[in-house]
Amino acid sequence: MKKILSLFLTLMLISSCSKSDLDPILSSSNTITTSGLNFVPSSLNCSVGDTIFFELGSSHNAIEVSEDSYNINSSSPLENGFQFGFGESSFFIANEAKIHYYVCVPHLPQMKARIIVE
Ligand SMILES: [Cu+2]
Repeated sequence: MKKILSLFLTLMLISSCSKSDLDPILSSSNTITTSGLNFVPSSLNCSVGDTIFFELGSSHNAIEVSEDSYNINSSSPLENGFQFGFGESSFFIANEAKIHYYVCVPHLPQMKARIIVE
Protein backbone atom coordinates (compact mmCIF):
# COMPACT_ATOMS: atom_id res chain seq x y z
CA MET A 1 0.00 0.00 0.00
CA LYS A 2 2.87 2.32 0.84
CA LYS A 3 4.45 1.59 -2.52
CA ILE A 4 1.28 2.41 -4.39
CA LEU A 5 0.91 5.63 -2.45
CA SER A 6 4.47 6.74 -3.19
CA LEU A 7 4.05 5.80 -6.86
CA PHE A 8 0.89 7.85 -6.96
CA LEU A 9 2.60 10.80 -5.32
CA THR A 10 5.52 10.53 -7.74
CA LEU A 11 3.17 10.57 -10.70
CA MET A 12 1.34 13.55 -9.24
CA LEU A 13 4.64 15.36 -8.83
CA ILE A 14 5.75 14.59 -12.38
CA SER A 15 2.47 15.71 -13.91
CA SER A 16 2.36 18.92 -11.87
CA CYS A 17 5.97 19.68 -12.78
CA SER A 18 5.38 19.26 -16.48
CA LYS A 19 2.42 21.58 -16.23
CA SER A 20 4.23 24.35 -14.37
CA ASP A 21 7.42 24.06 -16.39
CA LEU A 22 7.62 26.41 -19.31
CA ASP A 23 6.37 24.64 -22.36
CA PRO A 24 8.95 25.16 -25.11
CA ILE A 25 6.14 25.38 -27.66
CA LEU A 26 4.21 28.02 -25.70
CA SER A 27 7.15 30.13 -24.56
CA SER A 28 9.09 31.82 -27.27
CA SER A 29 11.77 34.41 -27.74
CA ASN A 30 11.26 37.87 -29.09
CA THR A 31 13.91 40.25 -30.33
CA ILE A 32 13.83 44.04 -30.26
CA THR A 33 16.28 45.86 -32.50
CA THR A 34 16.84 49.48 -33.47
CA SER A 35 16.45 51.09 -36.86
CA GLY A 36 17.05 54.81 -37.32
CA LEU A 37 15.48 56.45 -34.28
CA ASN A 38 13.03 53.63 -33.66
CA PHE A 39 12.77 50.46 -31.66
CA VAL A 40 11.55 47.60 -33.85
CA PRO A 41 8.88 46.58 -33.15
CA SER A 42 7.58 49.69 -31.37
CA SER A 43 4.94 47.56 -29.71
CA LEU A 44 5.74 43.94 -28.92
CA ASN A 45 3.07 41.46 -27.83
CA CYS A 46 4.30 38.42 -25.96
CA SER A 47 3.34 35.89 -23.31
CA VAL A 48 4.37 35.46 -19.69
CA GLY A 49 7.52 33.33 -19.65
CA ASP A 50 8.84 34.62 -22.95
CA THR A 51 12.42 35.81 -23.27
CA ILE A 52 12.81 39.30 -24.66
CA PHE A 53 16.13 39.98 -26.38
CA PHE A 54 17.47 43.45 -27.03
CA GLU A 55 20.00 44.09 -29.78
CA LEU A 56 20.68 47.80 -29.61
CA GLY A 57 22.56 49.94 -32.08
CA SER A 58 25.66 51.65 -30.65
CA SER A 59 23.94 55.03 -30.20
CA HIS A 60 20.87 53.61 -28.43
CA ASN A 61 20.02 52.45 -24.94
CA ALA A 62 16.79 51.06 -23.51
CA ILE A 63 15.63 52.19 -20.06
CA GLU A 64 12.37 50.98 -18.57
CA VAL A 65 10.20 53.83 -17.28
CA SER A 66 6.77 54.16 -15.69
CA GLU A 67 3.69 54.69 -17.83
CA ASP A 68 3.53 58.29 -16.60
CA SER A 69 7.16 58.94 -17.50
CA TYR A 70 6.56 57.38 -20.89
CA ASN A 71 3.62 59.65 -21.55
CA ILE A 72 5.53 62.81 -20.66
CA ASN A 73 8.75 61.66 -22.40
CA SER A 74 10.73 61.47 -19.17
CA SER A 75 13.69 59.10 -19.01
CA SER A 76 13.50 58.70 -15.23
CA PRO A 77 14.27 54.98 -14.72
CA LEU A 78 11.59 52.72 -13.24
CA GLU A 79 12.64 51.17 -9.94
CA ASN A 80 13.64 47.52 -10.57
CA GLY A 81 13.01 48.01 -14.28
CA PHE A 82 15.34 46.76 -16.97
CA GLN A 83 18.20 48.92 -18.23
CA PHE A 84 20.26 48.09 -21.29
CA GLY A 85 23.23 50.26 -22.18
CA PHE A 86 24.34 51.69 -25.50
CA GLY A 87 24.90 48.98 -28.09
CA GLU A 88 24.11 46.23 -25.60
CA SER A 89 22.80 42.81 -26.56
CA SER A 90 21.00 41.28 -23.63
CA PHE A 91 17.64 39.96 -22.52
CA PHE A 92 15.11 39.68 -19.75
CA ILE A 93 12.34 37.20 -19.05
CA ALA A 94 8.81 38.57 -19.00
CA ASN A 95 7.55 36.89 -15.84
CA GLU A 96 4.51 39.07 -15.18
CA ALA A 97 1.48 40.13 -17.23
CA LYS A 98 2.00 43.88 -17.57
CA ILE A 99 3.02 46.55 -20.02
CA HIS A 100 6.69 47.53 -19.98
CA TYR A 101 7.39 51.05 -21.18
CA TYR A 102 10.92 51.95 -22.20
CA VAL A 103 12.82 54.74 -23.87
CA CYS A 104 16.14 55.53 -25.52
CA VAL A 105 17.44 58.39 -23.38
CA PRO A 106 19.26 60.52 -26.03
CA HIS A 107 16.50 60.10 -28.60
CA LEU A 108 13.42 61.15 -26.67
CA PRO A 109 10.75 62.14 -27.44
CA GLN A 110 10.83 60.06 -30.60
CA MET A 111 12.44 56.84 -29.51
CA LYS A 112 10.23 54.92 -27.11
CA ALA A 113 8.32 51.66 -27.21
CA ARG A 114 6.23 49.15 -25.30
CA ILE A 115 6.25 45.46 -24.50
CA ILE A 116 2.79 44.06 -23.79
CA VAL A 117 3.01 40.86 -21.77
CA GLU A 118 -0.19 38.82 -21.63
CU1 LIG B 1 18.17 55.91 -29.62
